[in-house]
Amino acid sequence: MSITAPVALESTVITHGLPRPENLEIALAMQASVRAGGGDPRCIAVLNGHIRIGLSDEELEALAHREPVRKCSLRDLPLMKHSGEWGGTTVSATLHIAQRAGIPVFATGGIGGVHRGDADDVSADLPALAGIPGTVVCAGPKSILDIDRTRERLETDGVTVLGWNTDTFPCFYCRESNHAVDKRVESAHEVAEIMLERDHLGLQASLLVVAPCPETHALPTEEVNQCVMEAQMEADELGVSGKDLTPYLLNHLAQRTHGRSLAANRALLLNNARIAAEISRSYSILQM
Ligand code: PSU
Ligand code: MN
Repeated sequence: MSITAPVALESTVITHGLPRPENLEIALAMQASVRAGGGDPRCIAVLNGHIRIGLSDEELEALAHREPVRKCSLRDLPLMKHSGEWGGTTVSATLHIAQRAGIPVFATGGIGGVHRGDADDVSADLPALAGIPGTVVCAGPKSILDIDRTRERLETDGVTVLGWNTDTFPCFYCRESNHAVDKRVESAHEVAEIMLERDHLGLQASLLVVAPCPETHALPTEEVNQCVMEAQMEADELGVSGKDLTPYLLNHLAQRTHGRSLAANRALLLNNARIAAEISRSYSILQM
């Protein structure tokens, strides 16, 4: 019997998180990575006002080059149809769409969280994780964030954090932080069993599987913190805020590290895509 193992992929990372032309190359490589893990990639985006679940290579290419394109969070979703806009869906919007489409696992790079400069700037990713019972594979919250506050918030919101072969909570480019995960997991099967139990208990929050950036590409914490401090100061001075802040900071870091943060971002995205595929397969098998 053939197993279906769909994996949702978000598209804001393509439209706003990565520079061109690397964005297209990485988007295609993520699809390949899902397939290598035995999964079926379903990139979610808004094309011409229509929500799409699964894009062809040609559609990915069109999205990667598209201008203008809206960074489409939950609050933007109901606006797209009438305007006919194109949109890259964030973690919150993608999680919502994937859940309704019955796709149990979703891979991204780093989730949004509480910002460093302004603790009132909280990503819509966090309430979405709190209220939508999916399984999200990421490398932790993005390094540009306030990791302490973000970890605390996940705890408050009842999001179970599973460390993929790790006891420590990673943060995107950096493999470590001062925080712990709720449980270390060593296999996709283990995650799938926890997913089933979550379903059984009727819990409403997502499971967050955090996989550290591969060692070959991770960046040292001190270096990242220094760069983020500078980037955040610059953003404050220029008045960059709202949905523009995260793309601004990521781009600043890529320049400051001479592309090393971009290489780390690529490595962790591919890693997460593959892990998500393995988890989706295991979950399908368990349900047979
Ligand atoms: N992962 C990446 N790069 C990104 C993102 C995730 O490696 O750019 C995107 C996700 O779509 C996430 C968004 O939902 O950044 C968070 O944006 P904000 O902080 O404005 O909520
Ligand atoms: Mn924000």
